[in-house]
Amino acid sequence: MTNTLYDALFAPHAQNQAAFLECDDGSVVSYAAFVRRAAQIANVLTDAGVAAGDRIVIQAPKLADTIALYGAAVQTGAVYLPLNTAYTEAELSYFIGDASPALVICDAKDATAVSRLCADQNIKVMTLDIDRMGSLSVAANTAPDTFNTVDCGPDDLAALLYTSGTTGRSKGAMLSHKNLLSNAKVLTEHWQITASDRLIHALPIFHTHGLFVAMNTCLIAGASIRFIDRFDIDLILSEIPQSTMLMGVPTFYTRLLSDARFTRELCAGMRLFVSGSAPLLAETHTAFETRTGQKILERYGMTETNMITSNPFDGPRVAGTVGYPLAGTQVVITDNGTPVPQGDIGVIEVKGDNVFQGYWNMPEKTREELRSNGFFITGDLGTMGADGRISIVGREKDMIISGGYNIYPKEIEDVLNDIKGISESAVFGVAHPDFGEAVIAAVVLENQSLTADAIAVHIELLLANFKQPRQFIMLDALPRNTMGKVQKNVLRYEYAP
Ligand code: MLC
Ligand code: AMP
Repeated sequence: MTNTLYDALFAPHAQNQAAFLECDDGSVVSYAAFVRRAAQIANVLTDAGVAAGDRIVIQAPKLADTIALYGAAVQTGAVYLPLNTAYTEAELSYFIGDASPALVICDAKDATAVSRLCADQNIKVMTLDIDRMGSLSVAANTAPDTFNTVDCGPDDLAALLYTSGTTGRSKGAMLSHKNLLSNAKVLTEHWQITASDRLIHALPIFHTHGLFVAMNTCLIAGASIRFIDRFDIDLILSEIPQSTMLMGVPTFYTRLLSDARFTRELCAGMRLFVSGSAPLLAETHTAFETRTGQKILERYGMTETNMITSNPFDGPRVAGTVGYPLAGTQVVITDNGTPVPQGDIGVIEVKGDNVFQGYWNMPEKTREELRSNGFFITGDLGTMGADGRISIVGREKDMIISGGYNIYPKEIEDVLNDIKGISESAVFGVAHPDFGEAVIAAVVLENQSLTADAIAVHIELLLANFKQPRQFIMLDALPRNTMGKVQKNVLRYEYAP
């Protein structure tokens, strides 16, 4: 039996007594115990009728069992589909409808709502919760701790990660065992991660960064992880002296820098600070070096491609650049598919084993974004230096990145435009000191008595908190160019803080 991802990430640790996950409640899960727990959960999945190729949806707290569930999904050949815990019931309903999972695993507190959503489609629901009393954990406790790993080849799907899109509909990026494993291997080597490392993990585990970049590299290397529920500055500062690595979004670094306790001495034992998912300001890079004597290593990636480029581990980490294409990954800068002269700005396109298999149930979208020659059109605008170094200079796609979360204005505009009393809206991002960008909505009213508070209440149940506009600006008309297109650049300029 062979299973590409399981054999590389999990099986080698069956006898490894080293610490894998050090959790907030003080419990420490060794690698060997983790492999046994994953097998117990794999047995529960199989008992619940999950078969190879079935999707399992996970909207659950950040727990050791949630990661063991990832291992179990790989071991059973199921497709792991993690969702942001901030998604509302309305959003969840879309994902469940689109992915037709065999099983949904949710936080125990959401079980009633999720069961209601799943009842019609005859989808099973199990729970995980922080007290370890969720039905999945309880069933796993008495399940056998060995499992006959299901055969999976490199091209079989391991995960389905939804990413929002310019059309307003989220797209499920299909990631194969090879996509995940190839990238994890390259990153582990590139960043020289070993079993001696201890990673401070404070990212969510439902996105590429916290799930694949962080977990898969540590699994390959056999490194330890201080598994922290969420960004908690006091906890992170207290863990730094015992750790060697931190992976975060730029907000992590601006928050650390705004705390006087974050010093060069505190960081003396740290060997790697990785930033990604959003642009790291050059001033943050410089301030970080001045404060700690260390340079943040910025890398660039996407849900569809895993990681694409990285600054060097040994060698210049240049502020404002995302480094070089990773081994096995090709990057071209194009204008409508044709490579631009070196140094010119164009769209970043990428090809390699890291690039996904297409969008779930969306063959047309796949054809639009994934060329038949294998290059994926990222929608990011960049330049390539003479030595191959990539800089990101903007985005062709209408997207806001807030604290590392991607937000597509169209999705929010669709919700706003559906509200009785709103004739049209334009959603855009403005600079925000903590989140990089914040979401703002310009709204044209049909019904002048509609207030910002009433709009906010209306969207509360429809959109995850991080997507909800922080401010509503009531306008008589949206600024448009001669073609009738809304000029978001004008709005961004006008309402810049
Ligand atoms: C939280 N809030 C946000 C937000 N995060 N609002 C906008 N954008 C965000 N990112 C809301 C909260 O719900 C709360 O709302 C208010 O803002 C203040 O919350 P907080 O306590 O300050 O936030 P915190 O819990 O500290 O979270 C901030 C954060 C977190 C930046 C630490 O968002 C985070 O961990 N982001 C990482 C996202 C990530 O993993 N991205 C990777 C995607 S993969 P209220 O109304 O209650 O006050 C990818 C590919 C790649 O992009 O290259 O990696
Ligand atoms: P996601 O769709 O959530 O996977 O986010 C991917 C997007 O995040 C990319 O297309 C980029 O726009 C952005 N991104 C990721 N890393 C960086 C980075 N280092 N600098 C700038 N943007 C980044």
